Amino acid sequence: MAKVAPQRDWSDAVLYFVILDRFADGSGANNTNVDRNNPGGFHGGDFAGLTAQLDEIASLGATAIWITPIARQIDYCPPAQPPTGVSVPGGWFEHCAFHGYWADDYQTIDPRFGTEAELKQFVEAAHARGIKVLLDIVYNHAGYDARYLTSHPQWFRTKPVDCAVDPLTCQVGGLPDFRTELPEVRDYLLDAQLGLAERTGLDGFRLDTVKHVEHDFWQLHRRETSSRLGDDFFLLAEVWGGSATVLDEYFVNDEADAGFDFTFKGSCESFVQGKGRTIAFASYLEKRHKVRPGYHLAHYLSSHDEPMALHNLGGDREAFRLCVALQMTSLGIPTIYYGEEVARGGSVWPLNRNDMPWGDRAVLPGKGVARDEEMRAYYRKLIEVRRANRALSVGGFRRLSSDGDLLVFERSDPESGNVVVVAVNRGATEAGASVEAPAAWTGGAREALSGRDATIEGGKLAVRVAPRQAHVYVPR
Ligand SMILES: [Ca+2]
Repeated sequence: MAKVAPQRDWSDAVLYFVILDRFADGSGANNTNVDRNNPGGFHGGDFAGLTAQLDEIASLGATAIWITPIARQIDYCPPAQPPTGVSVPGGWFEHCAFHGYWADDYQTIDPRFGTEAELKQFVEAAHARGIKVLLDIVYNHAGYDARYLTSHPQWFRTKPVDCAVDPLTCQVGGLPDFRTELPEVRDYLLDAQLGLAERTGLDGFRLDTVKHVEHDFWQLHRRETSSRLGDDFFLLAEVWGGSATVLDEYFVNDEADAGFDFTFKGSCESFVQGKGRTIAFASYLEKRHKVRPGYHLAHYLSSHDEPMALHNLGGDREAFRLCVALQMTSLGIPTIYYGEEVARGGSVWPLNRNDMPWGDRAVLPGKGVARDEEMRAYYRKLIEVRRANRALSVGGFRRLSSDGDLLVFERSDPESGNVVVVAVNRGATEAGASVEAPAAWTGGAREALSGRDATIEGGKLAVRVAPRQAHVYVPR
């Protein structure tokens, strides 16, 4: 059994995000309406499959897993024409609720994903490997035509509102919007979700569509999770467009512990493609450190709601690796979208949600889908270096050089004394710089990705980086 050194706290976390239906099918018995040839259909992934493949995630070095929502989903698959008033980037297509965001019943787990006992077994198996589990929770809306529309019509808003006009009372994607200000609705939803967490031993929630629910709901939610699940129960908020500054209105009153940083992906993709000045990207990285102390940004390269980074980079794996190096050496919780570490070939929605590649392993649904094992080894190494050097997760940021296409920056953690220097050359030719060597490096330093000794003379670190490569200098 592969094990991970448990994260010291959430600042030390490396998060792995799984679309449960697309990861691994451990039981054919629950495959109701599974159609693997339909990109919008259920593909059979479940708790049993994820549990059986946990070593895949543990051996990568991830310390936490986030899984998509698991409530019983609507069986209705909206047809090729979008529901009235719905606009989806990339266009609509017929698809079912395989992603878990269209709940029909919050009191029941979708049988296609497995049973509550199997969820609990998954959580326990993750914990046995040192891995924490976050479950994706949707408070804002139910699925199209959910049973609640008939049983409790008074729980929903009836007036159509555009999200650009009022994000709190609008129907996201045309979905039935819960009147989350009503005590009756709050009690029902909180009881269902917190009860499940209590019974299964979850470590926290990834909160969906946070900007579409009132602040005072989130404040109540925090009080309830703290009292029922403990102060350590972790809350990671999806606030669309989130950044260090945007998220602060959710941190100032402690409504969440962390939020997604929507800015990292695009900034990184642009930088490695040679767009913008190197110093501008350095300033951007520095600005991320404005996050409120004690709270976290979760930064990703790809997600289920955006095109895959490798696709945006035109399939350029060298450029993608530079983004991986920057992700793993930047402040926040690096969030890996399943399969990205083996260069999963997804593109724009819906193909950014395709099957986990398993290569020649007999794991469905992604059996036979090619894997880039060198890419995975690169991730593993960077995660190992990040976890061994506290400065990379919590340290301050200082730009050391930004001439031409070479960016050199220092991450420094005064508490542990750990200091790391990162150099990224996005250019087509070798680049070098002579920068101040950290005083803390009394025993010298090495470049962690190659294992070679660093050259330090007269208090200066000689940085030389081949075209489109990254170096991470750590104390020896
Ligand atoms: Ca299954």
